[in-house]
Order: sequence, then structure tokens, then C-alpha cells
Amino acid sequence: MAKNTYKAEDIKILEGLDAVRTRPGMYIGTTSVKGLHHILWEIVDNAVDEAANGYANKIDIVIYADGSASVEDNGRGIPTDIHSKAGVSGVQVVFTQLHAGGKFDSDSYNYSGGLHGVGASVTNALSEWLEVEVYKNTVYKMSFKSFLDKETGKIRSGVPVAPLKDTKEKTKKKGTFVRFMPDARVFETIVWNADTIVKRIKELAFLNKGLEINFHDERTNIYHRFKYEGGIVDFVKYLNEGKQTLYPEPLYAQAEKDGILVEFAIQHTTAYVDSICSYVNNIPTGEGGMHETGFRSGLTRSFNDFAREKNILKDKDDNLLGDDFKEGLTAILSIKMKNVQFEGQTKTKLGNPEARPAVEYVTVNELETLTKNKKLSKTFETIINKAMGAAKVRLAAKKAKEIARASKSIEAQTLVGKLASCSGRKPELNELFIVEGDSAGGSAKKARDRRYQAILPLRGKPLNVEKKKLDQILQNEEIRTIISALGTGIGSEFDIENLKYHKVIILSDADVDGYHIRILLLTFFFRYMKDLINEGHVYIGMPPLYGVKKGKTEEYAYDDAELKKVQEKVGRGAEIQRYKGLGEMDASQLWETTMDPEKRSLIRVTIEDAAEADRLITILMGDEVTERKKYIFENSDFNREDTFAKIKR
Ligand code: 1YM
Repeated sequence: MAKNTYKAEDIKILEGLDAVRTRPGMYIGTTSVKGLHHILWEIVDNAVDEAANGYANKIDIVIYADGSASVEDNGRGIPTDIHSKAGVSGVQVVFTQLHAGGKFDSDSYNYSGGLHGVGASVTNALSEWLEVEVYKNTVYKMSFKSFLDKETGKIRSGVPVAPLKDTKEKTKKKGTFVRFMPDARVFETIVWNADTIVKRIKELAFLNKGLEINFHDERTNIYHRFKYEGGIVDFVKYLNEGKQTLYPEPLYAQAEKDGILVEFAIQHTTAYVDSICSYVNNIPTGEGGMHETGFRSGLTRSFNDFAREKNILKDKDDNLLGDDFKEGLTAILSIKMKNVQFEGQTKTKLGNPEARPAVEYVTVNELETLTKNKKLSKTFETIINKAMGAAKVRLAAKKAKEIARASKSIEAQTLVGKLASCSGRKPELNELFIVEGDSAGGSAKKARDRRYQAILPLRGKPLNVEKKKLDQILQNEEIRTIISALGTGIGSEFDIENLKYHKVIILSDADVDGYHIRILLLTFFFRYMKDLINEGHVYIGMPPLYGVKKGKTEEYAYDDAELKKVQEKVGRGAEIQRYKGLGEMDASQLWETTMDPEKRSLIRVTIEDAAEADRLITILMGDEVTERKKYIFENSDFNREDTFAKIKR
């Protein structure tokens, strides 16, 4: 850490202040309101550095009614002794020599602020006046002023009014106080933005645990106090406020590697987006950079290692990806290092290549240590499970993309499979019947009105629902035929404008297989063609459960209650047939009961139905055998009303 005894000779003198005054943009980037705040941060940074090096723990910032601002810390105080080469006090050097300060000597200072590191002299150069007080047993004072140089006609700024003076006034305080008035001739505006200041000092308080930062705005008489004993752990908790966290305490670690101090805190939430905020020497690196890259790969490696060690990931499984662990991740990465190089559009990207391996090393090492902590094993498992879920979705989405691509080529081909298309060319009139079983399919083909009704039979047991994962289902020929028949594409490619049938009618038996087919199709539509359901194009066809025949008349009943009524109506001697499947009906029966728009009854599927189907399919297709058996057992009465009620609920 920094030396306790400071020698003013350490200071390196580089340049005068006039250059800053003539080209402020070169030193603070802009003279906009952003530049205005920049000169405040220069002073605040020196105070924060003093705290970061362990000499101060309190900073007070005041905005005065006259528009000036002050910063005070309780550190060692800027050196007051005479700098041997400059022949003036340390204070004078700090405020009049550009790039002055042990800060720019990598031996005498630890971590420079980089972007803000141009120093307090820049603030002085761009101020109308600036006052410094140093408290070391007595109060030292010095002030600087800008004035018009009559000889050159130019404004000179930051000129000492008098050398640093020991007022001999006794004080118990320790530290440095700096107050300045930004120069209205330099800045587009000199009105401080309290929100900007509060936001930044809060961030600084999070990044420097235990550091108390107070803010008082005299203009509005508003006070703020920030102090976080938990540092970036508190930061992560703060960012996750109002979100549902997956484990109560953020994971936290801190270590040094090759002269780079690395500190991070992470916590996952149920959200899908991530927010990783990284900092170098307290400066936000919005564009990321080497440290973030190292951090991400460190996280990915550690969690994968853990998942393999615990056998959550099996030998045959692929590693989870960084993106999988990112889902719902809130993280703060804060590093401290020397000679930082910023790159990128907004110069907020860390370019130092050495930061990457150092951060990755620390991340992996420290997380490994944490995994050994029994109390945290649940946390790690939770993180892996969340990532596994993300991976599943990722793979399904990838498949969907592939299928979407494939569906384009399928559409280009003449239809494979057994689709019997209709001759009509008006999509709003056209209907696609997806019929369970070849025999029912055959009857439907005979019965249909071929002008507007198309039939797609699904084979006897087309899909072994329990064993197939959704991506495999997408490879199923019938599903592919449905995709190409509908013409809309799927997933992100889905376009309802191209829909060729405005009614898509699922016709399946009222038994376990039929039920499976139905929820499978609904799940497929739900996941890959959601708007098909949202726009009300999906229907469930309702074949009757009973046929009641007496002589030449034949009536149908769709449930037990209706059967009673029909029996009463038809009278004794009727022959009752219970249809076990669509296949038992001949073409004319099928037409009359299920397909004829005049007589049939259809149920329009709502998005809630489909969402429920999607949930059920997880039970029915999932690995939880007992859950599935239980479910099927409890729902084994697949009469029409009941089955649908299950989906509808
Ligand atoms: C309100 C602003 O500037 N505090 C501050 C600045 C310095 C020191 C302490 C300090 C640093 C060192 C030794 C060192 C600075 N000193 C220099 C320089 N608060 C504020 N508090 N002793 C005191 O870095 O070794 C620059 S900043 F150059 F003189 F060392």
C-alpha cells in the first residue's frame, strides 16, 4: 500500500495550467454539464483514493447556494511540506502542476484513477477560484484565483493568491477540504445536477465498503448519507431489490493476482436478463473489456467444473455456456490495477490484456474455495439448475431456428406425407383437419368437402409422447407437414399473413393416446406458433361419444347426460353404440357428427388452454416417472368433457 511518509520530492512536475484553460476538451472531454461534473470527480477521486488506501473513511460533499462545490475527507491531508525541486508546498504542486502527484509514479501510488487521473490541477485550472484547507494539528490554507492578464489579454487561472499558510489555528480534524467555483466562461452550464452527483457517490460508497459519503445540497437543503459495510455485496442486493432471488446471500470473493486486485459479488434471480456491472479503479466500464471477459470465462469454468464434480452434468453432456449462467445474473466486478488503458467508443472498455487471465484466475480459484463451503452447496446447485433450464430453452430455440429454416425449404418442396389439400384458394374459408389415425383419416378424406377442407392424418401412434423431447417432435414428419401445410413458418419466422387455413381443427380420440396427441399439438402450437392460438385459429373437434340407432334414424350424444336425453327421445329398443375412436365411424357418420359446419361443435382453443397443455407436457414427457404415472392414473377417465376440462382448467 501507499507509503505512510510522503516526500514532496515524489511529485513529478509535467506541465502548466494554461494548456488546460485553452483546450479544456483535451483534459475533461467536454465542457458540457458532463465536463462540469468531471472537475468535481477529480477532487472526489483524490479523497476516495485516500480512503481506498486506508487513511480516510469519510467524505463530505457540499453544493453551495452560490454554485460552488466542496469536498472534504478525513485522511492524511495533502502534503504541506516544501517540494524540493519545485520549491513550493505539496498543496501548491498538486493544484498547479498538471499530472502532479505521486499518483503518476507507479512506485509511490497504488492505483490511479485512469480517466479521472488528470488530477486536481485541472479542476483548479477550470475554476474561477479554489480554496484548500489541510488539517494536520493546525489548519493550513491556500487559495487560487483566475484573473485577466493585462499584458497578454488572456485569462490566467489557478494562480496562487499566496503560498500555503499555516494559520496556527489548532484543529482536532485530519484531512483535506477543497472548495471551488467552476468557471462560467469555460462551461456551457455551471448548474450542478444533484441526481448525477447522488447516483455517483452512492456507487462509490458501494464500491468502497465502509466509506461514508455525505452529500448536502444547500440549494434545496437536501441531505444524503451513504455507507455500506457490505460493499459490493450490498450493491448486488440493492440491484436485486424487488426481484426474486434464487438464494439469499450473494456469493462474494476478493483476491489479488499479479498486482491486480479483484473483487466480485454475484446473485441470481428468477429474471431472464442479466446485469453485470464492471469497474476498474472505481470507474464503470460499460463496454466491458479484458477484466469482464476473464470474469465471464471464470464463472463458466467454475460452475461447469462444479456441475461435473457433483454429477449434475454427466460425461456425455456438453458444457453449459456462459450465456446459460448469465440468465438472471446480477454481478458486480470491481478491479484495481495500475496503468489502465481504456478503449472503445466511449472509452469505457478495459484494454489491458493482463487483466483477463488475472481476473479469470481469481474467479476460478475463489469460487472453487467457496464450493468447498458446505453451507453454499445448495446455492451452487441452484445456479447450475437455473443454467440447465436456460440451456434447455437455448437448445429448443436453436432447433426452432433450424426447423424454421427447414420449414422454408419444406414449403418450397411439394408436400410429402399424406396431406389431402383442398382446392379452394381462400385461406379464411379453408380448414385443416389434423386427424388421429389412418382409418379415421381415410373416412375424413372421403367425407370432407374437398373445396375447403384439407385432411392430414396422423399415424396410429404417431408420436411416443412420453419419450420424445420437443426438438425430436419437431423432426417428426407429420409435424413438419403441419408446418409446411400452414405456410406460416415457425418461431421468429412465424408470419400469420401466410396462413393457408384459418381453422386448424384437431380431431383425436377421447382416450389416453388421443389426449396425448392433443396436448402435444397444443404445446407445439404454443411454443412455435403462439399467434395461431392468440388469433383464434386453433380448434378441437368434438366427435360424439355415443351413437343411438333405431330403425333408420341415428342420433348422437356427446356426453352421458345427452345420451339420457336421446334415449328418452328415441324410446325403447334403440341400439346404443359407444364410439371408442373416430375410426369406428364411417365417412357419413364422421361428416354428420364432426365435420359438417352446420352440425358439428368445435371448441376454440385459448392461450390459457395451450399454456396449461405446455405445463402438462412437462409432466407427461418429463423424467419424473412417478409424477407422470400419478397424473395419468388420476386422469384416466378420458371421456370428452373431462379431458378437455383438464386442459381448460
Ligand atoms: C478533498 C480532496 O485530495 N485528499 C488527499 C490527497 C492526497 C493525499 C491525501 C496524500 C497522498 C499521498 C501522501 C500519497 C494527495 N496527495 C498527492 C500528492 N481530498 C484529497 N489526501 N500524502 C497525502 O499519495 O503518497 C496527490 S493527492 F501528490 F501530493 F502526493
